[in-house]
Amino acid sequence: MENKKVIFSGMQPSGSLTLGNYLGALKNWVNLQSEYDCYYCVVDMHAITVPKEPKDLRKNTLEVLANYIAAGIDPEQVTLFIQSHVPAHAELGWILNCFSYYGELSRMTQFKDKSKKQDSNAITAGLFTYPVLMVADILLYQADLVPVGEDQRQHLELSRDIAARFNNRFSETFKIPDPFITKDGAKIMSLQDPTSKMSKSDANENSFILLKDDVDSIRRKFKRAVTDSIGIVAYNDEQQGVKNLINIHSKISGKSIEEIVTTYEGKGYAQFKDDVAEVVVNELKPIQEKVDYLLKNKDYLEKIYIAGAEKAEYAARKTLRKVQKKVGFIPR
Ligand code: ATP
Ligand code: LTN
Repeated sequence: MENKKVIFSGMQPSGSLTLGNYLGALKNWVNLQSEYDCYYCVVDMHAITVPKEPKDLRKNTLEVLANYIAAGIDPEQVTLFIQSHVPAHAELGWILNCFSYYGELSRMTQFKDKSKKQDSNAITAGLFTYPVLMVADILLYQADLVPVGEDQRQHLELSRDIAARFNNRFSETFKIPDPFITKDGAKIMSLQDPTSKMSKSDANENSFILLKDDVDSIRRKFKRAVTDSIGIVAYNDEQQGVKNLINIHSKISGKSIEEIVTTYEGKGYAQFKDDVAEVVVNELKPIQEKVDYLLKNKDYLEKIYIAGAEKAEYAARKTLRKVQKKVGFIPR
């Protein structure tokens, strides 16, 4: 345990998880759990950066936790917890806000995208400084690696910059984290606009597959998936919609891109879309059954997140104490 490398990652309970979250991140988390000392978190404090109904937040938080376990995360092996249960995240977040620049935060593309979707009077300071809270999440645990989807690369760069800045100003304090982004299909695209990423907060329900979608919805959404008028199942940048469907198939079935393209030679999109839907349905069925079971056993979930918070708190406090001392706070 002692000399294993540390991994930290999290997902926002901003809605129900999508196939993008699963293929881009969660599946990867499962593969890493035995080799690394993993901290996997439900980042509820991030989810309130945009307006959120309290009862939805509570429901989504437990649902995301249940999804982690149902997808194969073993709570005995990893530290599984809810971000707001460990106040050190907010405390380090504040300190790091004071080591982050307005200019660098203004360049974050996720902020630009998300703020465009909000009424201009409703863009909160929290949405603007949210990447700094993410930096705090990572640095608190002295993470070596952070498994995320491609869309988070810029936030990881920020984490490295802020960690190095702090270390230079004082002395070696934080480990400089590396992003851990798998190459193939690292970004699952929207089924309605294959040039933008599949996102659980998208207003158009047909754009995403939720892990909890029923069989009929999954089949219908794939049938309606936007493709093109070329009509040949091929893997290239001119056919973004088809490319995305091939990626989804390949990531789940384990078949190579070439194998999939060969299988559909001379066949139209309809058959291909139906088959992709079946591959997804079969992958999600056991996960859905397990999630249903876990959500009926809230006591079990509670035991897991309480034990997780205790372990996380211990590690986080150690880093926070060091940081507080370095910036000049008087210990109580
Ligand atoms: P929101 O829509 O609220 O921004 P999100 O689903 O885009 O949510 P998170 O819940 O914060 O974002 O993402 C959790 C993890 O899932 C991150 O590692 C992120 O990179 C990954 N992820 C999210 N969407 C995709 C996608 N379409 N393809 C690949 N990975 C994704
Ligand atoms: N910002 C991320 C979610 C997130 C995260 C983290 C990921 C918050 N804290 C720490 C990795 C490590 C997102 O929007 N996808």
